[in-house]
Amino acid sequence: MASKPPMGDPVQDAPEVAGPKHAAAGLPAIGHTLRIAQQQMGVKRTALTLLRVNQKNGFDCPGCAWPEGDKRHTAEFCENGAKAVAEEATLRRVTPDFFAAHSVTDLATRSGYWLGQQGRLTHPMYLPEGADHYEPVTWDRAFDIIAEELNALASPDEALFYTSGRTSNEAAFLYQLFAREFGTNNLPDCSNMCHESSGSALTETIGIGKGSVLLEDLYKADLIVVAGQNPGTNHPRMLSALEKAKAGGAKIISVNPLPEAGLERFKNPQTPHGMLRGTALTDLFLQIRIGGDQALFRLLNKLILETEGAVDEEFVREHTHGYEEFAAAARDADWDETLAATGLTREQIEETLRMVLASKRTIVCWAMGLTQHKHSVPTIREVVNFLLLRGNIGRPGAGVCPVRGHSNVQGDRTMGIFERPAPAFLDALEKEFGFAPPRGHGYDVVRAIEAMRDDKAKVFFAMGGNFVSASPDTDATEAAMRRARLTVHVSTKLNRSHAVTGARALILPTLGRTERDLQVSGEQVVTVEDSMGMVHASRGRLKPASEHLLSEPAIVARLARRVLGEDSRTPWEEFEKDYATIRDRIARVVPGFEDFNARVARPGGFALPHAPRDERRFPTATGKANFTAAPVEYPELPAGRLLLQTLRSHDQYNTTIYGLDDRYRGIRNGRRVVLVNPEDAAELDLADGSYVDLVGEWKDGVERRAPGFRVVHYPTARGCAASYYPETNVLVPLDSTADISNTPASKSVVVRLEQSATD
Ligand SMILES: Nc1nc2c(c(=O)[nH]1)N[C@H]1C(S)=C(S)[C@@H](COP(=O)(O)OP(=O)(O)OC[C@H]3O[C@@H](n4cnc5c(=O)[nH]c(N)nc54)[C@H](O)[C@@H]3O)O[C@H]1N2
Ligand SMILES: Nc1nc2c(c(=O)[nH]1)N[C@H]1C(S)=C(S)[C@@H](COP(=O)(O)OP(=O)(O)OC[C@H]3O[C@@H](n4cnc5c(=O)[nH]c(N)nc54)[C@H](O)[C@@H]3O)O[C@H]1N2
Ligand SMILES: [Mo]
Repeated sequence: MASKPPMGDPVQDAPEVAGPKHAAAGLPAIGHTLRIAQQQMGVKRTALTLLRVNQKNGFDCPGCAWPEGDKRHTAEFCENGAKAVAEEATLRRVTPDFFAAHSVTDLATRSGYWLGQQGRLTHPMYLPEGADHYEPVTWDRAFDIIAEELNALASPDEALFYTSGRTSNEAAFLYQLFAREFGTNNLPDCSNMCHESSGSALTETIGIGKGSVLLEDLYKADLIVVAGQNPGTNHPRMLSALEKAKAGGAKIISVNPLPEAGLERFKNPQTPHGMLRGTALTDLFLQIRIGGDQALFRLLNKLILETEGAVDEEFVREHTHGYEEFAAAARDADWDETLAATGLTREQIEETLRMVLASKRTIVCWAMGLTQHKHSVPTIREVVNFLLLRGNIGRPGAGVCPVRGHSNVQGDRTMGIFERPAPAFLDALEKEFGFAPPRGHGYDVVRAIEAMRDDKAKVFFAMGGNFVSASPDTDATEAAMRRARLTVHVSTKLNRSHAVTGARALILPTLGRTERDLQVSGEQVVTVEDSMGMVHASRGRLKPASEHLLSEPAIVARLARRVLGEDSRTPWEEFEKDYATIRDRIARVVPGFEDFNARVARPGGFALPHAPRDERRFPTATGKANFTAAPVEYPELPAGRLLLQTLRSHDQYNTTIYGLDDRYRGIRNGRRVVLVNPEDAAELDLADGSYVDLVGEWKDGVERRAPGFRVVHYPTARGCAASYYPETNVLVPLDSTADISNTPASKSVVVRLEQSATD
């Protein structure tokens, strides 16, 4: 069987480079969306479907987790939301004939783009041991196969139950319930690779691992810092919120190694002014070196401490713990060290301080640029220190705003998808369902891969996602997957995880958000939680892609009945018939969901309680908000090396590739590019347009190589480089992870660039 990850298709992948843009959205965004949507759905379906996104009676956009505003009578136009919808509502189909024509060996040579473009999965498919073709299988037989393998395990902890973040609250709740009744907390999820560092840092410091602001807080803020995030591509609706915040007088500081077009200027396609001129969003751009953020915030904290009257002393006295120790550490912050770590100038930091001191209400937003480094947890804790110093948590217009990725990743966690569940959650499950849930910690993503590698885990089950492409260290991950006895994927679309399998494999096709979910009791709604803790209903309207699809809750319910049999007293059948009965149970198990069915029926849904935001109460170990005083860290680069971040282009959704353009960065028709600062390129003798191999350097001495990348001279910070994920996941070592959160450090990969042999 082919084991090499596929290269980009050499004919298709021929990057053309025009230089970065300085504004996002506007007319080209609409044209681009309609083109992609109509290719997938045709004209009529495009119009009907796009009108339903994020409407009161419509479906939750399967794009990002950014909240919706109140005004939902006109769809808020979002290019990448529309692409996410088109990808799911496509009219293309992957049928049993397709699998008869394409062997698994063949599929393993195809690019992720090609696989995704084939369309929606229509039938449950089974790959028997030793076979090279998937064959159609009945649902009953599929559940039998899974039950056979699960019930043959020496321990329930030899099974892994992965979740990606599109799964609804109802499906997620059932799924974790099933895993725990089966007997394991092995519930790794995409969050382990995403905002785990935020969760770890926030739980310790403010007592809850979620952001503390609502949408209206953005409109009340004086200052919004956007650090390590590219909303123009990944959370486009956030740009309208930032525009509105600016209209209300807010200033914006962007902290990023790249000048991201969306943060420079936003051309709101909803307004005539927006279409013509747009709004400049960023007031101050801090072009930071990768990994320099902790040093930046530490120095700012020192400067705040040294400014007469700048500290909110009453807040610090009443609500915080650990101030003295933190202040002592902050006073040691060193200007020269900070300038070296950040690559910023003294003037820029002084200007930042002026803006910080002028603001009474400050919000810090962040995403993967802060979470995917070795020292991400201390970095985010330093952001918390920064906000606590001036009392910027638990008051309107202020707070922490980690901007989540997948549309229900936050809800999945709330429903108990977590390998280290809180004892109180398990107690509530035990009381409600009358079984003893396992208490030991399970495996996260990285540990799950290691467990398969070491033959400690033998069955891998995925509720969505594309585990082998999203995970780090592609070769190691794929080798680990191939050791499993059985790999199962509940999926909407074909992806590489279906082609890199255990001895046996199953593909279980499921409904997407956009589709009608009809059960015995009638049409069902599901619920989701956005990045700001708002819970609301989602109702699909489209006819399902095939009559053979089952919904995610139905798949879990049937699987649980088959695997657990008579041992389970849980009413799985009832849950499948009527999801309202699942919500009744959630209401009794998860705090904040009291009276769930009634409250979610209200238009717009409801906000989950958040003690620090609502009442300045901090449910931490000390009962206060905790200042912390970790030593400052930043990456140190050996000579002649660059620090590579692996990020998203404008035409992708994680491992799903919509197209080969990255419009705002001026790159077309190819993805194998590496962005390098022209001065670094001159020193390293790398001409624009030349081809290099990216070679990872890590302490284990293993050579990790991603061949054939076109060098693009690009205004990134010095010493830094950028390439797209997932092509570069081969370079991220499995054990290069963030301290504490164990999130792969996929934004700090030390590489050398070697001229390609083919150049
Ligand atoms: N269209 C679309 N939408 C998406 C996704 C998608 O793939 N496509 N993915 C979804 C998911 S799951 C997630 S988690 C989010 C991801 O949303 P983002 O976090 O915006 O995604 P990335 O492309 O990884 O961008 C990281 C940003 O951080 C910057 N950065 C990198 N390193 C550093 C650093 O050390 N310091 C600072 N200050 N900045 C740094 C990069 O230059 C880049 O601007 O988006 C979600 N929404
Ligand atoms: N190097 C590097 N690696 C990274 C990152 C990075 O920045 N750099 N980012 C990380 C982050 S933030 C994340 S969140 C992960 C993403 O990891 P995943 O969530 O595992 O990956 P996705 O690409 O979002 O998964 C796409 C697949 O999900 C399936 N799918 C889509 N919708 C549904 C649905 O409604 N139900 C079901 N059952 N399946 C569905 C489709 O089959 C599709 O092929 O990747 C991580 N990996
Ligand atoms: Mo994510």
